[in-house]
Amino acid sequence: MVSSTILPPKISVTRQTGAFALIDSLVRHGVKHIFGYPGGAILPIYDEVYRAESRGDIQHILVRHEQGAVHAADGYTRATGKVGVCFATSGPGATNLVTGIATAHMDSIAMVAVTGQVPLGAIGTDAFQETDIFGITLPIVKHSYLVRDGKDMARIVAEAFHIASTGRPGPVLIDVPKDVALKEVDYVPVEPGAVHLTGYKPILKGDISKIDAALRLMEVAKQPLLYVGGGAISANAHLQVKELAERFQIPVTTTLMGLGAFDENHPLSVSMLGMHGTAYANFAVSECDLLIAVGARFDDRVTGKLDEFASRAQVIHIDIDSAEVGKNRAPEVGIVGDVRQVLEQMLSRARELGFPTDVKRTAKWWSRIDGWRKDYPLMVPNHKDNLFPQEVIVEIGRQAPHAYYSTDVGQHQMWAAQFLKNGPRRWISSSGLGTMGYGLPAALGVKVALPHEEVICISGDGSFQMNLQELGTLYQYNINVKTVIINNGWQGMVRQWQQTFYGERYVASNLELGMPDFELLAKAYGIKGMVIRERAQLSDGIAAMLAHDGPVLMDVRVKKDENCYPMVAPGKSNDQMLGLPQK
Ligand SMILES: Cc1ncc(C[n+]2csc(CCOP(=O)(O)OP(=O)(O)O)c2C)c(N)n1
Ligand SMILES: [Mg+2]
Repeated sequence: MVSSTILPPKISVTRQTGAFALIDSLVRHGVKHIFGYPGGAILPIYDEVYRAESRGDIQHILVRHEQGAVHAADGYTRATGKVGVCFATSGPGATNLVTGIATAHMDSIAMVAVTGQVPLGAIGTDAFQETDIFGITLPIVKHSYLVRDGKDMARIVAEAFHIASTGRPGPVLIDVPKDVALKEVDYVPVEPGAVHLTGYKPILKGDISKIDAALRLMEVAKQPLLYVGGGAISANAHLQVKELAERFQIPVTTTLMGLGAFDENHPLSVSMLGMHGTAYANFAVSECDLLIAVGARFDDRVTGKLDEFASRAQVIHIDIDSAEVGKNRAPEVGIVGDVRQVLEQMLSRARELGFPTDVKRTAKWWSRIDGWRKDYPLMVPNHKDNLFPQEVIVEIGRQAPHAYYSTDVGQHQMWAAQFLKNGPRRWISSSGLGTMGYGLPAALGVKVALPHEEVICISGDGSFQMNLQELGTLYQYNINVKTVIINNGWQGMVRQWQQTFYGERYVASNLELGMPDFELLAKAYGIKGMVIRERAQLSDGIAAMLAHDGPVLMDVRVKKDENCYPMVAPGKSNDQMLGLPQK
């Protein structure tokens, strides 16, 4: 017999700087890439980045503007589910992160943003490049830290990753004063997940009595509809959504954030709902008698006039965040929990109960939905005189059906949402904040995370000009992202609103004067540029772009005044859509 002695756990304490503690903790959390831009206050941290890069532990991607770093980290997270990380210095570096942090916050995207700060003793003195980034970002982070003592660093990093990625995900800020980064302290590593946060315990499992109540409603509903949002993507619940939809034969609509959570080629899909959703999804939501909201938040771009949204329906609302349940619409049954776990609970309970007992109960509903689909399909115009933006998107989707797509914001985003049909995490788009300039850096982040995947950014001529400097980052690291500019010479979405709601008074929305030659711009950055001017060039042009071994910027000149339809006018009910064929 071998006698065994229980040894106390080995605690390794070494003297290290705060900066070392930070980088070592990031490496321990599996961080392989950091997107960032240096400056005085964060230089001690960058000195550790240098060492970590030399050891091969981490790669730092130098963006050309901090907004690029934060969107890249965001894209990294959306595509992989891992926590994206970005760095910026104090003052202007930190404030340049604000739009990207707000973007991530609105779409519930996990992220850790690290900022340098002036030394502790200088805080509050209007020191050079001092800004209260903790205060500025307070309403747009899930949580934030100002590190006052390097010995807290390991704990703070572990907590930050835990908070960012569990429960309802979101961005976490860690602000590190320069002297805290420089000073040596006793460093004890903290392993991922080893956190003790008494006030933060996300509820994962749904209340079983509520699950039964939900199933009873589903068992009798004659016109049910699943309304699936970004929560289903972040919970990786697409298989459960599919199983539930198939078992109960429920049509599925997704939000802009939920795209990819349910295969749009599936016969049960009615595609996206809301302001630019399909007519059949919007009619279905207006007529349904039971709405099952899964990780969705009844956003105004989805609901239109809230009082008239799904006004005939009882509502089941499943969400990880209890604050969402009842925020905009009081549900008959609210279930707080992780979407995937709750759906699994529902499925196993349905199996136990033998639900549904009557699969024919929704037959009439399906014939109505099929009628709407036939009468109001999404249209791809192709009049011979013009190249239409919709057909460009359709052709790209046809040639690269499995690519990861990022978008910018505007009409091109909505057309991409309408016509691309790809899988979970392959749709990377700023939805809640609608941040122009998101597309290129987000695509860059996706490609760094997934170098073997095809990554395509669908951009607009306006949006692209908001972060075009990231072409330099593509060149430097040979990041093989294809960017397609749907170039209509306008802030097309603004033009459409001015045409429709502001008496055709087009102010500050035309971009033709001052539009750069994008092909030459690409060339100036050492990247391949292409221009497509007519339909005859489209298919071969896209094939050549995809075949090129390296980044490409493709400028596609489309019809200038095409409008995106259907469109629910703001404040109107979802069944009153503009741009439908007259019946
Ligand atoms: C940073 C930012 N500023 C302003 C807006 C308001 N906005 C929404 S769409 C849009 C026009 C976008 O133009 P473009 O990128 O060319 O896309 P298009 O609509 O023409 O496809 C504007 C100005 C925004 N969403 N984001
Ligand atoms: Mg445009």
